Amino acid sequence: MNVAEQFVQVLVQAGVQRVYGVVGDSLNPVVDAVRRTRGIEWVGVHNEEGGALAAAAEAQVTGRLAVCAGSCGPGNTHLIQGLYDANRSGAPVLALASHIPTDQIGTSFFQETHPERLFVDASAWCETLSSADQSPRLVRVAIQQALGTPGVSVIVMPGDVADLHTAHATGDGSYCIEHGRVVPPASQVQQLADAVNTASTVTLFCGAGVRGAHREVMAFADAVKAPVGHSLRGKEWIQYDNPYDVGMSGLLGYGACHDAMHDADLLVLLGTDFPYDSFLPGARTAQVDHDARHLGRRTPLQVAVHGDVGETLRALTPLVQVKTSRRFLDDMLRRHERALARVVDAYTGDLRQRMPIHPEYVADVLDELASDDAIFTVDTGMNNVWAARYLTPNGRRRVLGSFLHGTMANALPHAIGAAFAAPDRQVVAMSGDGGLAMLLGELLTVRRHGLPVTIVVFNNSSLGMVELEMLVEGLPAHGTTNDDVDYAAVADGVGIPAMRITDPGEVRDGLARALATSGPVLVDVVTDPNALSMPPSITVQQIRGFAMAAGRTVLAGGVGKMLDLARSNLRNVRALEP
Ligand SMILES: Cc1ncc(C[n+]2csc(CCOP(=O)(O)OP(=O)(O)O)c2C)c(N)n1
Repeated sequence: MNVAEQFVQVLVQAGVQRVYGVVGDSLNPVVDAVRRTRGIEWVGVHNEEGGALAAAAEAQVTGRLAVCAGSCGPGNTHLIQGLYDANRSGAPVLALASHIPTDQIGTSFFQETHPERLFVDASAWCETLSSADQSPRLVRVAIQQALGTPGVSVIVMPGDVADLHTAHATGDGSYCIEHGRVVPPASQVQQLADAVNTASTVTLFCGAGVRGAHREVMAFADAVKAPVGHSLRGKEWIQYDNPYDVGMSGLLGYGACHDAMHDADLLVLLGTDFPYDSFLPGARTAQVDHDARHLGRRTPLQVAVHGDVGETLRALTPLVQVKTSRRFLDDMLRRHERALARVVDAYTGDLRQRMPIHPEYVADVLDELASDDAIFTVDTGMNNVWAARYLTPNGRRRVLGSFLHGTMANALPHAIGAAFAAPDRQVVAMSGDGGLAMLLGELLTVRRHGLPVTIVVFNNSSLGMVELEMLVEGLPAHGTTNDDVDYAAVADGVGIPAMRITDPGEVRDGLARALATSGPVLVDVVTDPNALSMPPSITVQQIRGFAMAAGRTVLAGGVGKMLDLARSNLRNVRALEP
């Protein structure tokens, strides 16, 4: 047995079913070992970046290790974008970075790079396997590092090492996949209870860390009569079945979330490392997080609690005095409904007939037609906005995006990984035309593996999100125009059934047909590049790029379904009123 075969055996023992990558030189012994090993397959992609993004999505859907690989030099450098995304998203991914022959290292050999330096910033762990003696232990360490962080491990392996005879038996090993929950110190829970009890009004702001704690958050919100807002990453875990919902904060935010956060006596951040500090009140804040490194890094804290959200709220709720007044909560629910009603014109009216097709209408229909456990992948760009405002979460649907690294072109490769990970679920990629073009080759991956992915291209022939940024900065849009490309014709050429929709009257039927297709399908929807409706008060200082902001929200329009939700919550308020 050689080191490559042992490596693959250890992967199979860890439950890995596939390796995404592009074959080549130093990687060949590993590819050959995959070919000869039962229970694991080689998934050829067309750009290693696509492979790493697919692995990131697979890991996020299953919660288990996913693996990608790149050959030495350029095969390595292509991996970086996807690994960055996986690492920032906390997706347990192992990347095999093949390396030039050991005797050539340091000689400026053909395709030489320094992978141990290259991947430092994109991974949580990066080490070289340079002798047979290190195997299989180092491979197991790499796996547990990825699962334990969770994040990216990179194992660098020169081609000649992969070919060496093994020095040790493979043996067996088990891994810790599910993490234990962090129980908060009782003193911190008591401090938080004291702060909650002395505050007359409380708002909760939830991030991805509330996953699995929906019941606890609702019970706590009920006890203290707190409005509940969320970040984009928190949406899928908390917005459903939530009578306290006041929407989302941040650049793409909407509703009364901002007001509720700023007007409360106490803001409690739950499982969120929300990066836009200018949207936080900067005072009267408590934070609960299972990662103590997150505490207080966005805003000064009155109370810091190191604990899992569910564990903390279970301990906290019995310690708080039940608040009897719903005044603040009901006021925020009303404000939320009003804020949404004001801007809903952007969605209603003649939108269903408007040419070019309004992207918000497309997202709304997609939300309505997609199945209850669909996995949506959304491109960085305006699709983040449509996902935030139109996709209705229910606790079973998933929405994957590059929400922390923010790379373009993620939707299609994320959909590839999701389709492999969950072959029985509907997978819908919401792609921008810019995003699709950037990793267009991955259409060939979809075709090669016959993946049942519905790719919906929001084709506005522009880099719309950047156009918006420039607009808000008072700059003339420049460099943001894409050519009018018929992506249905492109898909057709690739061998993927496709349709191009230019008439709003065809949106519903077209999407329904696409979603009912059993194999891959692409729907190229020609959408309005000027679909963005902006609040009139926006100023130059309010947004610089995607990352800096000092304002409330950039986009005013398009809140369709969210208005329905706000109204139904308000109906509950009215029912409670004497
Ligand atoms: C790799 C990369 N390059 C550039 C950017 C900056 N950027 C953010 S969104 C965007 C435009 C995306 O355009 P498109 O995919 O067509 O979607 P739209 O916003 O038009 O819906 C750009 C260029 C980025 N986030 N990632």
